Amino acid sequence: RALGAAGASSPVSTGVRVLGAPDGTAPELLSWVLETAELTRPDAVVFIDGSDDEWTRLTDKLVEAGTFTRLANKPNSFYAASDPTDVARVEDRTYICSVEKKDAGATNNWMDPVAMKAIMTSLYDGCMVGRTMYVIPFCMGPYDAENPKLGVEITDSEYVVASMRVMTRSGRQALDLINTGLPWVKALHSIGAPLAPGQSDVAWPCNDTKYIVQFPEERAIWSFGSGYGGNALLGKKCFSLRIASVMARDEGWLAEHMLILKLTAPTGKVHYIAAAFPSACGKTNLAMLEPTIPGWKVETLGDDIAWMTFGEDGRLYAVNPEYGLFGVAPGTGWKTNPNAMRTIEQGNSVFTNVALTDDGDVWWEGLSDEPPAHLTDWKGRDWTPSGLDADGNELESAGEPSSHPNSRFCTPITQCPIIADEYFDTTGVPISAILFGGRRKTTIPLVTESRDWQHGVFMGATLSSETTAAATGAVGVVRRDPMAMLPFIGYNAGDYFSHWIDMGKGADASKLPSIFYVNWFRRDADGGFLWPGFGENSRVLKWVVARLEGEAGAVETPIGYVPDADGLDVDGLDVTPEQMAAAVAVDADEWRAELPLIEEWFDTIGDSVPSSLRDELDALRLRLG
Ligand code: SAT
Ligand code: MN
Repeated sequence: RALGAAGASSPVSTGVRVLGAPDGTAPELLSWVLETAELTRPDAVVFIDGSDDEWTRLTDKLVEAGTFTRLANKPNSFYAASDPTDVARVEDRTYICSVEKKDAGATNNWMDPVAMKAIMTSLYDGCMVGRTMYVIPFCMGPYDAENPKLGVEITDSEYVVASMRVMTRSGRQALDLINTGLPWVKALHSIGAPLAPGQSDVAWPCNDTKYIVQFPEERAIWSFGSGYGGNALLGKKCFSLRIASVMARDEGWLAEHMLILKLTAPTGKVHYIAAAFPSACGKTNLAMLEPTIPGWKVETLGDDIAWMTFGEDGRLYAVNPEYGLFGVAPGTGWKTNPNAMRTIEQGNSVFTNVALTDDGDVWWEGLSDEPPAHLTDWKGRDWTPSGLDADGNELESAGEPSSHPNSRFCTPITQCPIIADEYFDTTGVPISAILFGGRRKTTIPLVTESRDWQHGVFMGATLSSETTAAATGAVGVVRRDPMAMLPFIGYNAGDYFSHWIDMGKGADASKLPSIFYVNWFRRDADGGFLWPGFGENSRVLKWVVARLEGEAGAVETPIGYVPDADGLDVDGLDVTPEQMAAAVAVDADEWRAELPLIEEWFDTIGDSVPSSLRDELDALRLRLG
């Protein structure tokens, strides 16, 4: 049997069956697999090859276990509902276990790596009993990259295997590269839910104790207790941001929480733009935007992660290391993001913590204006728009959304109808502009151009945003989220700022991307949004490009350059001149109130904040008067 149907065999004290480890498997990989199996004691070990047969076996097993529900209305697609306690990244359980505490810095949880390994080794002891251990060789970015970024995730979750197959290039081809002797990252994951003989499983096994741990010097990842998204799909945030940011610091490149898009003007001129926003602030929507201004075209290269390095021509080139989209479902609909809808309509997707329709499809808030008359909500309960059942009795789900606010679609990026051809280029695309953005009701204008690279780094380093449901904890609280990387910087945040500054210093300034700060979420005094957002954000992109080409007017303000009265193309847009003025206004009082918060933020990080950023703060203070 290719998939170890584990239940039948005895627990593994007598040795574990290893299935599918091809001849030639790198000895270091084999010994890590065997060592891990000895510790975790699964019933069987299966190497993932990436074949269609394997996908069928896995998804059949997930359906049989009750984890997946096959969707009647979308080809090869599945619905999953997590344990209600396992719905988002757990930042308070996420650690950077560098050898020295100072290398993790003030923004990361830290524990001595030896102490952490002792704790986690005892958690891993026997944690896969009654389950199958999967070995997933994967590659972040193209296989034929100059230095392909390889990893192997060991996991006892079929949900994770299925999701990793969508989100990464994985299977035999990655293993073949590993077997040539290239370096690779060890990523160990367990849901932490062993099954005693005869014990029946639940649909979403997980553990109340959770650890998401990065060992930066070793380039290793240990994750325990959660099956969800960024906690468990270790190629994503753990590798491609936390570990990769450390590699990038050491090797002189950038691993960033950014979408990448290709923007073509009516003239045919092309610009590539990277943009960093915190989780659940619209990166996927911007990456797939349908411009409302005639003649403009957006194509997608990535919606979450960009790896950027200087090319021989001195320009900064970006690659998306991922192979799939893991987008926030609520708010995604034909009006807000038709290209995401066209991507998932093709199937081959996994939907988690959304609602199920009676005819075997998925629904979530914002997918359509009118919800269906009846749904099964993400907690498996009857749900109706009125909150009442057919007899007029109040349902338990009354008053709650049908889908969790951090529910997700997981879908192949190659299905995106507007994927740019350059997505497949191993060298990536030359970035013209970097946007930093957050979710702020006040203070931050719709768009501000930085004065230069260092000032742009200051904008990124002091970026602030209201928290969202993408992480557990309170929602709507303003926090600093530098470069939208607060939960993902794998080392000291001050050193990370220095790395950004140094990257600029080492480059030809005329070839550096221009840096902009955007805020689609500013409100008026009555709480209404000042800017319509979504496809209309193309107007902001148009201004950005016009600034690059020296063709748009701007007003110099203490915080940077904002569009002048007729800078933004608002042709055909239903906003008053007063609204527009308010959207781009720089309120000196609001900014003066921001200064002590930025100061406090720098003090939190401490001595490692580069003096050039302290200088930027002083200069801003002076300009504000
Ligand atoms: O971390 S996840 O991959 O679950 C999604 C996100 O927060 O960006
Ligand atoms: Mn993200």
